[in-house]
Amino acid sequence: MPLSPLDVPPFPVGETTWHVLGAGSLGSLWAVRLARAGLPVRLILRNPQRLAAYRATGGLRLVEDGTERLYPIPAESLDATTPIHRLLLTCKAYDAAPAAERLAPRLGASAELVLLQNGLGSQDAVAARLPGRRCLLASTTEGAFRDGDFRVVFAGRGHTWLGDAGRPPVWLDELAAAGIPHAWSEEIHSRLWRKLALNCAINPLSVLHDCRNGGLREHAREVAALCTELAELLRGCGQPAAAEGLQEEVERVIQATAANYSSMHQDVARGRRSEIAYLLGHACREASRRKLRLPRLEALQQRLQRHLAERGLPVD
Ligand code: NAD
Ligand code: KPL
Repeated sequence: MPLSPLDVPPFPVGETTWHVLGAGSLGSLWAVRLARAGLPVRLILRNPQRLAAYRATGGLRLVEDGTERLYPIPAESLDATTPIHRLLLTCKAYDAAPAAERLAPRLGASAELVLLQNGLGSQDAVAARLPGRRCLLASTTEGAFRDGDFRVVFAGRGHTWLGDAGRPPVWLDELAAAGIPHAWSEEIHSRLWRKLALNCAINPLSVLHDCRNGGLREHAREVAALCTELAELLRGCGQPAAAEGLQEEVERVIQATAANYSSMHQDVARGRRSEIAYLLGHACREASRRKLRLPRLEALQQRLQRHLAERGLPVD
């Protein structure tokens, strides 16, 4: 097959390529910024049909500050067989482990992965399928959404924390060169737990009350009671720092994002699978494993599962 313009690497030979699996909202945001900095980037698309659709589109479209630009980033399908040295995994939490398993034969012993999934549970599932490979965890407050095929809107500036038990990798400089605001975190688990608790306090209630985040100000007592149990869970899971001032932060986030629909609300409203299993599901599983009785959290999970089932959506 002749090479398409999207196959021709416009970057210096020798640099490690950033493979990006999950050319959705966050994946596109990262891919575009890395590519703009002259770094080698390659998207991994689900199948030859998606690859053909991408090529027909001519690249990724990113809308930033109201302006749309096209970025012809090289891409391949999941069937490719060349080695991957650095992988940015930006699919949803429930797709992460199957994707890692699929790519395992291409990931050598020195391969490094950055896992950008929300919640907890998917990261361990990925690592279990890739023994020996370095899996860095990431948590971000950046926001982006898809409003067309291969078209993404950069909706909210934020920051990304990365970390694992090792030392910061030298390629963090590449993120700086790409203008991706980030920091190395020695406490990445604490950050992920804190974010999970925030999501558990806000997202399910926003779905059940069918409201924007600001609508939860009408349900302040329910939010506060959940925060009490979530803080107990965090302490029980050995994350006391993540429990500190949780309710106050939840209230601040509700205020700051009052006009927004939570990500779970958006998923459910569009009939898409939610990440419940990696948020509230993970919280309830950890509580039960540690024999913590958290009745409000359990009741919330049951209500949310009923709500999802009634709409024909997966409950975990
Ligand atoms: P998304 O649905 O926009 O993108 C995910 C992409 O992964 C989709 O294009 C999907 O087709 C692709 N994908 C899934 N499995 C694949 C496979 N096997 N091969 C190739 N492609 C595959 O999701 P997103 O909003 O970018 O979210 C990704 C993760 O980041 C989620 O865990 C989310 O909670 C988290 N997150 C997102 C945001 C945001 O603003 N979008 C913010 C913070 C955290
Ligand atoms: O992260 C979020 C989400 O919607 O997933 C919050 C912080 C709740 C903002 O909506």
